[in-house]
Amino acid sequence: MAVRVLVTGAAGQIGYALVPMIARGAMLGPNQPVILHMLDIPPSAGALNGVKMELIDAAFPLLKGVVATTDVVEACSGVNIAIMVGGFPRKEGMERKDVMSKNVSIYKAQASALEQHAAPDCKVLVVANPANTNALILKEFAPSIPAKNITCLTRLDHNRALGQISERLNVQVSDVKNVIIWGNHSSTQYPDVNHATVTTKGWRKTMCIRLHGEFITTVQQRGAAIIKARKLSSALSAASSACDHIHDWVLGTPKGTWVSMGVYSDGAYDIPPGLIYSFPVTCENGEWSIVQGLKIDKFSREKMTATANELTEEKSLAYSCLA
Ligand code: NAX
Repeated sequence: MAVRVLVTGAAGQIGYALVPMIARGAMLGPNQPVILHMLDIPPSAGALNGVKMELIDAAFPLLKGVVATTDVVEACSGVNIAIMVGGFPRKEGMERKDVMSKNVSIYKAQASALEQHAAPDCKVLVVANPANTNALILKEFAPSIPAKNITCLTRLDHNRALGQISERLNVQVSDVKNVIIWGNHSSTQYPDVNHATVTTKGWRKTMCIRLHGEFITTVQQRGAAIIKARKLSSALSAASSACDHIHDWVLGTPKGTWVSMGVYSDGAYDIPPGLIYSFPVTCENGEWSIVQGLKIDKFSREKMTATANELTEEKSLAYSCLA
């Protein structure tokens, strides 16, 4: 049976890169038919229709239908997976609070639509910034969707960390694993390599990688570096990482490998409960679990707390916008 996948903000640049990946099977595998639901706002309706035309023209064998709409109820109806890319970007001269306020009202409205019209076991991935806090608002206003089903994207940061290690050590990216992104998808995120390993081909030997300082800031600032180079923010890497996030959540992580996902904190690693915080997770049977028992040194603890504090501040800013 075809899986219905919602992409909001589908006429935008991440949406444009993401929908063909989904239609080609990069997200749910080469044997899983999909029906794409694409939502955007009325000013983008023409562009959205153009994306639909291109999807038809590409004749993807797995694509069993396309819904392109500006109606949030139609978009959310019966969806099994929701990828929330649409949001209000920060524009010149706007205060942080103004951007937060716009996104809080978008995510509050879309939470209700998902709660009422999506499939009961719908899995949600929030990509739009501020991703962790948008996901938290969505969770708060969709109380009947299990908290476990609402996540945000930090897999791009995770993949960026893998890519940087591969470049710096001159090894294949596929031989690097178990980096961790802790916290917020913002420049306070903590890319942690204390538990990462590189498996050199043939040897089956793992070595501990210790990279601090400049590596951390490179990963934290990679989004800004892409904007500087491209004059546009990351799109293909964001789309590909969103596919990885859902792929591993639905189909499972390989044995011995974990990935980073923004999930609802239950207090693990002394992170305050009630935040959507990025943790190392493994996935099995469509469920994620936080990797437990990793040793946290003083340096890591400080960084993990700093990014948690930023999320606590964002949460109160979001609540003040609701008041
Ligand atoms: P674009 O501005 O190209 O596209 C956003 C689209 O969302 C537009 O087509 C817009 O019309 C639509 N939209 C706005 N309000 C909407 C609403 N209420 N309902 C449905 N659609 C709506 O941005 P793009 O480069 O695609 O980035 C999308 C979001 O991803 C941004 O918030 C961006 O900051 C965020 N990112 C998050 C990343 C992550 O790792 N979590 C990385 C990439 C990206 O920066």
